[in-house]
Amino acid sequence: MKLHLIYPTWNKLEGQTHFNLPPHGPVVLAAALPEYVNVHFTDENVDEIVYDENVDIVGISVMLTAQIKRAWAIADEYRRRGKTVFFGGIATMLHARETQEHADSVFLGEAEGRMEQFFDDFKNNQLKPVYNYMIKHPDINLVGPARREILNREKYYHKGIQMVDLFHASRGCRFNCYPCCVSFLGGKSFRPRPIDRVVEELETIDNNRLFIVDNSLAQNKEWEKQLFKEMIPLKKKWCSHTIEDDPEVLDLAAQAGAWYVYQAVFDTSDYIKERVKRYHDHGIKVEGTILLGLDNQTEDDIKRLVDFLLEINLDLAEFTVLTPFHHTKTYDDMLRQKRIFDTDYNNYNAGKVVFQPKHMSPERLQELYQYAWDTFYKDETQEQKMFKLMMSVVEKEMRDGTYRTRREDLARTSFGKTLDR
Ligand code: B12
Ligand code: SF4
Repeated sequence: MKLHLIYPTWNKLEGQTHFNLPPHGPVVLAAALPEYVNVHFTDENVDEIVYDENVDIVGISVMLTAQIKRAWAIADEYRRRGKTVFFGGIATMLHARETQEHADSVFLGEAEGRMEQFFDDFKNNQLKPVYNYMIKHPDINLVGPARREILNREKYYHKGIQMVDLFHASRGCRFNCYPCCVSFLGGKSFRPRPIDRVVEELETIDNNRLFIVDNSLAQNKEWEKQLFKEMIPLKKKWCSHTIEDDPEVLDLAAQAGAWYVYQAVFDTSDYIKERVKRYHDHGIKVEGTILLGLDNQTEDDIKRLVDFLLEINLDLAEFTVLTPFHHTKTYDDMLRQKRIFDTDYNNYNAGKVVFQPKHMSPERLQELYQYAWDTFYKDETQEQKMFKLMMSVVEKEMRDGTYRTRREDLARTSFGKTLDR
């Protein structure tokens, strides 16, 4: 049986350096498919969709709200051509009801252990409009290893440098932060994968540089320490979300190849300053993720925050505007207070103000968002800072002998082989 799995494109943040990372949801889903399903994958961010290919069923994987309208348009086109279309992924779960109007079936929840039933139903012409598995998560032992071979790997290069591969070692998050939908998606309990299975998968990834996409690694200190210990011999280099603020954990993370972390910076406190310093002391770079437009922020607060980021020597900063994503407390509050004025999901890319901020006009917040990017990168552009970040990983790799030249990297692809000929 032939499945065409599609990952729709979305509008990237305006004015920011554009690069494409290999999607993760689709390759993890692919690992959960029954063996008889032959999957052909198109990431529309890097390749065009060929609609008239002969396939039995079309699956659409949607991660972001900003992708969903494009996903619906793709589905509508396939259904006009008589194809059966089903949906899954994070934004499908967040926008399930609306998505049903564009789908023969929507799959809600994690896919492991559930695809056999789905394809049995499809073969028997008994596909249900909704498969809702959100209430019970599958056994974490069933996860992976992801099938990265379905990716068109040659497309994930930026200026000749191979982009990181995505990977996850756990699911769920025991925190429940104000702007975040993760507790709705993955549940409020931390679900770590068994470390031997994690290591087994890591060993198969033909890329030294990884993005560990786990919501937060700082959820179970013992598991985290064990994970890092087991990762040391693999000599991978990786970025991730927050790591536990503990000297022993940071030390193990550094030995395990921590390259940089995404650290939320929400105020100008000494705690944040020291937190960043502790990462730096361990040779771990920091990309600050800074949310603008929270109800406790005035114009002055935003300006002060930007100055503070420069003072504490963040290696990179990503500014986003608060966005009322569905199934978050932000959304519930804003909806109740009638503050959402833009419901066009294409604008929900965290770079556009779609709500009425508390202390300023939406236009002013939009200007301050631009001010933040411009001010942080005024002396050193984003490209220059990213180059420095790249050099820091090259140095680490030179030290432990894992550095691969751009030529060696490219030689692994058919693109490189063509260049060689
Ligand atoms: C990786 C990631 C990214 C990468 C994506 C790279 C890529 N090429 O896709 C990057 C860094 C680009 C990114 C960017 C953004 N992201 Co992001 N990202 C994530 C992250 C950390 C991991 C997603 C993931 O891979 N999960 C693991 C996989 C295995 O899970 P999964 O996709 O759910 O797949 C399972 C099932 O859903 C199912 N499944 C998946 N697909 C399909 C398809 C079918 C047909 C079926 C049946 C099943 C199925 O099978 C899988 C296995 O069970 C999530 C948070 C999280 N941890 O989930 C945020 C998250 C998705 N991002 C989010 C946000 C807000 C953003 C940004 C908009 C803003 C920002 N800076 O954070 C930007 C985009 C800005 C822009 N305009 O470009 C929000 C989503 C909000 C929303 N409603 O849109 C999330 C949830 C983070 C959060 N805490 O709120 N992100
Ligand atoms: S923001 Fe991060 S730590 Fe907070 S609930 Fe979401 S995933 Fe968990």
